[in-house]
Amino acid sequence: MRPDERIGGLVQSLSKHLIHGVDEKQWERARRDFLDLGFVKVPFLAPESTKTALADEIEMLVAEHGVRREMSFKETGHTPRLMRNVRHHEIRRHGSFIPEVYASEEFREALGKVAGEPVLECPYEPERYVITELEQSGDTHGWHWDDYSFALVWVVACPPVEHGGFVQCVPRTRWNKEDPQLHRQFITRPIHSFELRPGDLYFLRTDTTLHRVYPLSGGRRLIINMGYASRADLDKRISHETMDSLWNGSREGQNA
Ligand SMILES: O=C(O)CCC(=O)C(=O)O
Ligand SMILES: [Fe+2]
Repeated sequence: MRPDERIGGLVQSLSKHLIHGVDEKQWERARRDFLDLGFVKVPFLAPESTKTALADEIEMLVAEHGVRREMSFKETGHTPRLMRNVRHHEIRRHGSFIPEVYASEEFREALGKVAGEPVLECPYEPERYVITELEQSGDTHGWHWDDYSFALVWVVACPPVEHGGFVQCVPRTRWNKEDPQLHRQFITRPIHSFELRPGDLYFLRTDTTLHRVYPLSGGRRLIINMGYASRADLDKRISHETMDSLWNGSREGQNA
């Protein structure tokens, strides 16, 4: 089979799954949890064939194009980002299935059913998809918000919860880049923690949910984050300081 036929077949399986493999109750429950907590696990949105093919491509990309980054940003209260990444333009150049999944209109419509509003391609390309590997003890994607409204995270590898790597969220919070006041957010609102396993998928309201990955004390964690915009994002003026530094290297963040 030619590579483009294989990718075409995989995209078709994903579309079929969204029509026949998900029942209304699953959408409803997911929407309720998402609106309530800003976080919901949605592993039912993709068949095994999609998850396996994405995982294989992500492993290949991180092995060949992963770059170690150790940074922190004043816009998120100097929380650490200690990780290895593959950025959007490398994934687009060397990947084949990831860009197709991201571009799938059916898949974005499925996410829109969970969000309760349209889920759009991110107008800022570096935030469309990024691979992140936490590989050393102490590695973390520290507390932050994202510039755009939604993220879908595909979990390829994750250590047992005793070794960290789970996600923590503080929903219904706002990012003031001048004065993020993280401690004030923790004191005024509860922190919710969610265990993840390989094969999990979760959907996050990233602009109003403060979130982080608990630091690793062992094992390895590998994900791809696909970022999406809301209609409201398209009217906002969004500055990209932290993401430019993390994913583009166009402005150096401070060393963590
Ligand atoms: O690794 C995760 O689960 C979250 C990643 C994340 O928050 C991000 O890439 O902005
Ligand atoms: Fe994030």
